[in-house]
Amino acid sequence: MHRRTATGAIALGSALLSLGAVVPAQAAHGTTGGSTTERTAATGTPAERAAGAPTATTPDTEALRAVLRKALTQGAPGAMARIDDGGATHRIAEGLADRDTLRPLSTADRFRVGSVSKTFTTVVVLQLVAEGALELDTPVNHYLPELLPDDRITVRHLLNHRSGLWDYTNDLFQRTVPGFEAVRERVFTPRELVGLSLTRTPSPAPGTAYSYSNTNFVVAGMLIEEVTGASVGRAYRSRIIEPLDLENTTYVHPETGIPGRHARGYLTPDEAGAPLVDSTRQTASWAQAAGAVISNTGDLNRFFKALLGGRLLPEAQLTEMLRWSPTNAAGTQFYGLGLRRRDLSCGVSVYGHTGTVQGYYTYAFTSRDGKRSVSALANTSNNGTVLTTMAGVLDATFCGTGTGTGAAGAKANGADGARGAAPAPSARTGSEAVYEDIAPGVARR
Ligand code: REY
Repeated sequence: MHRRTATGAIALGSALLSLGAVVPAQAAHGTTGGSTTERTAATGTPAERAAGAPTATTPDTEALRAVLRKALTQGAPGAMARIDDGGATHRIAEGLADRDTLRPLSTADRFRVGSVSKTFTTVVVLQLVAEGALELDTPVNHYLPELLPDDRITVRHLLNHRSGLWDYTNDLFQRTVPGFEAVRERVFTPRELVGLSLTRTPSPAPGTAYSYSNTNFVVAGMLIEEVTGASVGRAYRSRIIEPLDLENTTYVHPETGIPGRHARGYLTPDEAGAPLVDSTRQTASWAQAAGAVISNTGDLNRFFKALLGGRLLPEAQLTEMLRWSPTNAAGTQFYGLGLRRRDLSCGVSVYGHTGTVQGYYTYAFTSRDGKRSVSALANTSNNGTVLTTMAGVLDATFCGTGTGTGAAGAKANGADGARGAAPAPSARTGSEAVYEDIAPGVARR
């Protein structure tokens, strides 16, 4: 169980890819560790799993451009999206990659993908599950003795945000720019980050409720390192980046620069009217396996297409990934294992993740069959108005023309469901929970 399997694991990943096939489906587990998750899209035939309305015949690229332009009027220096739709590719970029040189943003530019990294981490963990090196319903402390104060916290609870572990970023980033500057150059060990979390008693009890926390994925990264005997970065490379040939995807922690041509990131200060802070250069050590991957739109589309297309995980593990907990009251946003589902205004369900690191908002989602994918970036953050606007990218892409409400439908889904169903601490930072509590006109431009 507790064995190091780096080599075997790589072999499995490659075998799956080269065969281009998935292993036969297995019966799903009867329970999910005490959770109340639904299994809407997890069982049945592939056709049944693709429940919901079909994606629109064509993406609405004009609506998409309008969304990106709107983000610029709301304070983003640049905004862009790339759609891969069968054989067709649509690339739209508006505004600037660099406010100093005035270089225009390009959809080829790299950027910090934030919590989209959580899907990468989950793929590695689930590959290790498939190989027998980890078990989803085994306590984390079995693999990392005495790390956590509650033996009931399982591997699954990390991946579906039901551990109750406090999100240490609540404390780090209460004040946005000072918080960022305090960690810009910091190099944390994963244990230090877990230590920051454990200054608070985990709550709610393991398995009982969804509560989004970066701590979960820092611990998931520790599990990967424990059972493979190698770094998280190496696991991403050998199991995802190299097999999928993701040439623009890197994990350089704790290097502070983004290698290659990239968009600069601009953090919006809390104080209205204060100038944007160039936040490109940072270790991202506060995020690590929860959020420090660098990529670009083409690579993210390729990653999610491969994942939903069954090329990264055996069917049994993909099925586990697609067991949903609702994360917002409206019942339009869900979390699986390291994966979000959003039900769009036109009835289409899309699968992917969002990401926020200082200076970068990312959306990366794909259809259930992996055939249509979109990745989008606005190179600012801490600007809830831009975050909400960028959700319109999903409607423009998947509802397209004639099937739904187009970009306007984004309103129905609101901003990111990251911490939606969790009780939002008043000090909660960097999430829609804060923005829901503050009148938009007061909070941000
Ligand atoms: C941290 C704060 C956001 C970002 C976070 N990101 O947890 C993870 C994710 C990796 O889910 C920062 N906000 C901002 C503040 C608010 O500092 N006071 O918006 O850049 O992607």
